[in-house]
Amino acid sequence: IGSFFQERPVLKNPFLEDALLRGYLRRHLPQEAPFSDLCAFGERVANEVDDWGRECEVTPPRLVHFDPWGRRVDHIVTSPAWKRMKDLSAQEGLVAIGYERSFGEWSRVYQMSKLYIFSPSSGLYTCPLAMTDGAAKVIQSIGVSWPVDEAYGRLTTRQPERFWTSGQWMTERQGGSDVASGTETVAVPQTDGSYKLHGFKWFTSATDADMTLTLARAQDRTGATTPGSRGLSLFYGEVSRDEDGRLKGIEVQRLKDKLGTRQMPTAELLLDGLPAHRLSEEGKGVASIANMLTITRIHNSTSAAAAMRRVVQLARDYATRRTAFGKLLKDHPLHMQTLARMEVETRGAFLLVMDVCRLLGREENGMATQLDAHLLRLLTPVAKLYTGKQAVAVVSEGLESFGGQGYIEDTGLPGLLRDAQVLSIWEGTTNVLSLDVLRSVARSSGMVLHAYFTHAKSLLAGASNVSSLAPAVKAVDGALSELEDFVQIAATRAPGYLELAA
Ligand code: MFK
Ligand code: FAD
Repeated sequence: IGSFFQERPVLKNPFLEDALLRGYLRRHLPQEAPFSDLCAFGERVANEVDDWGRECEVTPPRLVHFDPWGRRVDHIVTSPAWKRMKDLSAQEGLVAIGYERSFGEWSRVYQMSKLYIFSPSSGLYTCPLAMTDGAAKVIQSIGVSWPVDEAYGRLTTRQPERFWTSGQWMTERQGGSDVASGTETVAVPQTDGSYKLHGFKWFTSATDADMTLTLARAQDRTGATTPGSRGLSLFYGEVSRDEDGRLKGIEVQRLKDKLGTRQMPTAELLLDGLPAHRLSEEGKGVASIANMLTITRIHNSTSAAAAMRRVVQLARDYATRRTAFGKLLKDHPLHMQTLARMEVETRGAFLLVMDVCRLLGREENGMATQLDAHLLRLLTPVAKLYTGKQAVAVVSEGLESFGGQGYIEDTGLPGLLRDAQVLSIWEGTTNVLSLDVLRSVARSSGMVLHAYFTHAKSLLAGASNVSSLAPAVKAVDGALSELEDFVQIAATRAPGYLELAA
């Protein structure tokens, strides 16, 4: 059988191992305080949480429809590790940090840095956290008052026993991208001003959530609804049980059998009179849930950059342990060139994501200039679509750098690739987000592009002594002078946006 056994790659403290993250924070954050928290959390991730993430993967959720006596219960049974992730998330303030704002405009950078360390070890718990953060943001933007004041407190608490997660139920069978025509769920008004929802939600992730934000068409007095986007409103519903243990107004049809994200339940739900409250004005559902999309898309980008970073970290470590052709992989220039290319992609993704987080933090702390606001609107979909695609490419390359072991399930490596594949699909596919970019250009009459090129120009000016950047300076100048043409192109490529721009 032989006496040689390969040493496995070792996950070390992902904060201490990440010189770029530490350098970025040191350069930008005014206080040193989050360093000790990030360092301690990184230690916990490497020594404790990563094993829980693995436990979530090998003990996926299952659906129990009936109790032993035949009563319908629809219990989604999750692993103990998944439940520990919930408590940990509250204790570590993984949502709360964004709302406590102890670090002012840098609070989002701090929060996302923590999630970036956590994400690849989280057993996909970053998914409910993204939606929870998005729901808190929507509530905050609408106003923290009844009926969502209690929910807001629970979404943003650090107390595990109070902490709630939220779902985001948008997708129906007919349309996930085109929710305006795809949404059939109706909201029937009740005499007390609340509603009951009836419909079918085709994808609902982390369905063990305590509440949800969802879209539906409110019926008028005659029972009629308005088609299209103008008929959609935003609703808040709690996921609760009656005294017999049955879900109130919900039946869990089945759990999806997925390529990846297997750690987390994604269910098909029949809404059969789910009690709900309308949060938006009638017909303003999509615009109101846009705040949630902004937050979840930033989380998605953070997870994408984190997946790249994790595979690079492990591949670098492995290169110091694996020998081929008489020397360690780290001493093979060609192998190191491959790792270097992955590193460059990872750095690009990280810096793009952190800049979006910086802009979000400025906006939330009332410090955003007009330029910042335009950049945030433009770069959120750009970052999501770019990092989502790159994550698949970099993680795939990363698996290859372990040779055959990269393909072996219980190394934990294949799961990284499976989970990366979803990042370009949910929260808006690449093409749908590229249309969102055009929407932002057309709607702002090109101001978002003007902001982008002005920003690029000022960054390039700071590096004017680097001669290799001269073509970039020329390109940016050219783009600024041809802005009108860009706006026309944006308007004509995205059907219907020309009228909006006008
Ligand atoms: C690890 C991290 C993971 C994260 C968690 C993942 C869990 C999985 C969760 C999901 O996948 S949830 C489902 C996510 N679904 C999507 O992302 C839907 C993708 N489709 C789009 O984004 C479409 O572009 C959209 C549904 C928004 C198009 O809808 P409409 O109704 O055809 O759009 P329309 O009429 O252009 O815009 C309606 C309003 O919304 C307009 O405002 P007004 O009413 O005030 O005029 C738009 O300006 C506004 N709007 C649309 N997109 C916006 C936006 N505002 C700001 N930002 C945006 N991105
Ligand atoms: P479609 O909209 O049918 O898209 C199919 C293809 O057409 C895509 O390639 C798309 O890019 C392209 N396309 C669509 N419109 C255009 C256009 N105008 N121009 C060019 N190309 C276009 N949704 C939720 O609401 N809540 C959840 O919790 C949730 N969890 C999910 C979990 C998982 C694991 C997955 C895979 C999905 C989840 N989703 C969830 C659904 C997800 O958001 C949608 O699948 C996604 O938005 C795409 O919608 P669709 O599946 O209807 O695809």
